[in-house]
Amino acid sequence: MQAVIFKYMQIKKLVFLILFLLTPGAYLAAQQACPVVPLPVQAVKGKGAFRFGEDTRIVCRDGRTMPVAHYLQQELFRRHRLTVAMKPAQAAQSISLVYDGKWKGPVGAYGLEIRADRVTITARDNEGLFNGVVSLVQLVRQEGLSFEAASWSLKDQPLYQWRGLMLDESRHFFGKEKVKQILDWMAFYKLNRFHWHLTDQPGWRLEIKQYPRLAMVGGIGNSSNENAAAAYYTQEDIREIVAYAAERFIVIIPEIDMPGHATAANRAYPEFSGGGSAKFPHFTFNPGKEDTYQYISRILKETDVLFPSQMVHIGGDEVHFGNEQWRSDTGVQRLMKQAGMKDLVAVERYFVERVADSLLRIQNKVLAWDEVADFALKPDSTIVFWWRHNKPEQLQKLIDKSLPVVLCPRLPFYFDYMQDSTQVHGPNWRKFGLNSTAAVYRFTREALPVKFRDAEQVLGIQANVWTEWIASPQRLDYMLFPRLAAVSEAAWTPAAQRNYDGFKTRLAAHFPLYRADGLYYFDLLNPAQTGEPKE
Ligand code: TNX
Repeated sequence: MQAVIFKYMQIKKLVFLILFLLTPGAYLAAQQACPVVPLPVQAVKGKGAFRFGEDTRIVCRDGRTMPVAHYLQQELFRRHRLTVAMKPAQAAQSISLVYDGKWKGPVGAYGLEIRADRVTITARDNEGLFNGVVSLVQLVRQEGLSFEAASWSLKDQPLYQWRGLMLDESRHFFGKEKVKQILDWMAFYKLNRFHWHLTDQPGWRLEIKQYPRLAMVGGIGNSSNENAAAAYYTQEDIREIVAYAAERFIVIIPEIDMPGHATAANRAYPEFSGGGSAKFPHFTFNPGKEDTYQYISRILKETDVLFPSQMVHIGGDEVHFGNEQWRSDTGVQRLMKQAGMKDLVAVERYFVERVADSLLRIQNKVLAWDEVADFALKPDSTIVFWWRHNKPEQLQKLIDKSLPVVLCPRLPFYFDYMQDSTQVHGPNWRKFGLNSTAAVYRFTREALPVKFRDAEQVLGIQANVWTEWIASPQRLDYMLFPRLAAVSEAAWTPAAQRNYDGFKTRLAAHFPLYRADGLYYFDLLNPAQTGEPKE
């Protein structure tokens, strides 16, 4: 009799299990419960957990996976003081990094299988393995005196290839250590493009050996104090940061803003200034002088040597703010007459197309803000950043011209804008509304008022943190966290699978990690908990 009951129970269990697995709700429940940010596309919970012990080894049968294994070693040590060595062959209690050609998904796709006796990460390439490692790192928890990762089986891939963050270090300079910390957190959230706004009105932040005054004189001042001591990155610093980013599969794209936003450069080399306007003096480079093009092309060639991304962002934004003096500049006037240019936009166009050409000649892609949508740029060597959320027609033009685009509309992706009604400091961006974590999280390109033709044309999304009103590292943290986590999930997880409440729960577990890393942040679950830093 007992045996019959036992058998009956077993069958009942099995039936329940099958029913559970079949219902979409259960499938979703398993997904929501996976505590990884950004939320993996497919996640199934297993039984038990993998425990890290003295014998745990990372197995790299293919030596090419070693850089990724090394990153995992570093993270386990940094976070938990775990020392996990590598081993060339399969061993008990191992974490294996394995290339698997079966992965047909996009670059960055991976599988992660955590079982009590072993962990296996599979991917087509190191970028995928790295993403698997990051998910594993997020799943490690302390249990009593030991560390473990709960059993999960993930099959994951990114929605977008471009998952970016832009940091403006012209308005305020934050320095190498802060940048590295941001790169660490970008990696933690699988963000993979760091757009570095290094030049603008208040300061030039990049050492250029052929024009040393750019950093030494142009580097003086910031948005809070025009006499602040020169602050800039030496070429040695740049190499160090580029290498640090590369270990985290983050590509760095430098921005040298032109022909506008060039005020700091013009302080250093006034002979190339194209003047400005009453409100923005010396705002532009001079497009009417031949020497300007040689100067800029030398700067770009040195920049190219420093950054292996083979991409330079040349800005191209807001030129009309300060190009009034082009009307009275003899060089510009001569150029206009010679080439039969009707207006200043034609001059701007000539400048941008000519600089774009010189970048193409050194095999660099040309990246620029959406003002360049009307110019003649080539789809295979250009990426345009759509930022003016109130000008969808600019985006439509880019789509119609088949130019690859990165979406970074001011709403919701400008992280200098306030995130919550409790916030009072900073510019009066309120007229645009708030960029709440929820708004960032819910972003989807399908909601934009344009017609996309080819999904591939949208490379991805990016958050931009402009720093006119962000002077301290605390305020920078406050503006970045936790919105950085939200943009990461919007860039990785398809909208249909996102769930803001679930996200908040997973996010709350990261707040202690922020604190442990000395980060300040906006506590959206309890805004009064962490007040707004004034500057
Ligand atoms: C517009 S976005 C700018 C920046 C400012 C930012 C402030 C863009 C291409 N230009 O120069 O810092 O607004 O939100």
